Amino acid sequence: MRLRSVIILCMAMLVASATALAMGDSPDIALTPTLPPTHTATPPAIAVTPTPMPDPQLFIPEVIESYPHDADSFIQGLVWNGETFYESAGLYGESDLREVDPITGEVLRQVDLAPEFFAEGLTLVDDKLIQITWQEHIAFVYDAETFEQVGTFEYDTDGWGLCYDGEVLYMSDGTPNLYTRDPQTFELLSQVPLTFQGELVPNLNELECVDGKVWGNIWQTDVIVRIEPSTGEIDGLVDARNLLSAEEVAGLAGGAVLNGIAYDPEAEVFYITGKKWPRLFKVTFTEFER
Ligand SMILES: [Ca+2]
Repeated sequence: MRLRSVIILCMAMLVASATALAMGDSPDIALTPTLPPTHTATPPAIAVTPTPMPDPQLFIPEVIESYPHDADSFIQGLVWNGETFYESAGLYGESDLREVDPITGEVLRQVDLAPEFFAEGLTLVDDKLIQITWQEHIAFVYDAETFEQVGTFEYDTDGWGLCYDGEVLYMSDGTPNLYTRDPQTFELLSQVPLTFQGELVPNLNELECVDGKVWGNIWQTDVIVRIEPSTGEIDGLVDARNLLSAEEVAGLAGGAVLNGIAYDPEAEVFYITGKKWPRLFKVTFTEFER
């Protein structure tokens, strides 16, 4: 597929997700920024030409290997700890925190959440795991060694994705915002609008912090984006279609969309899977030839 086609496809997917929101899927989410009042004064004589947006880098995933994944897991967060995966699984009555064997996909241990909690993003901060919830405004803190719950945080927004860059937490909530939080107190530190080519982008879901950038997948698409976290600008796009076979796609349950990104900094590989996907993929992102 040619470069222009890939850009158009990815933009169409992003626009489709924004349109779905506008049609009422999530009526609480604002799509447009608050604009200043309209001025009636004489417009300035000099026309201002907007600065052209730089083209994003385009990537495709190259699959190194794939492994079995629990097709009952409505995965919301994926973390690589150097030896195994930590995974957060969602849905009311089915949410849990689990440790997963990377080769067999076997669940090695699991802590179930109470049925009133819908688990979402997950990240590892030193020896603690932080797991956020969708609309319950509570994050659970676990000792990663024992899986014992050792604390909670409260917050005001929805909870979608979470990652830790070694200094701060980044969090998504389905709105076109990327939030920065304190890893020790969960206090909101700052937020930036999430944009692509100047347009607001909602539905940023699972996150992964990698080398100063934030990677995340856009819910209900096969697009993974790379974000400059200081500005919220999307500066890279991954066209992650076609990881599953046609037969696997045909057998997917409703809502079984791409979700879940982890990174192994030693091997410099990403891991990608999806909600109720039967496989998890070890990939590298290769830049598309221009
Ligand atoms: Ca992740």
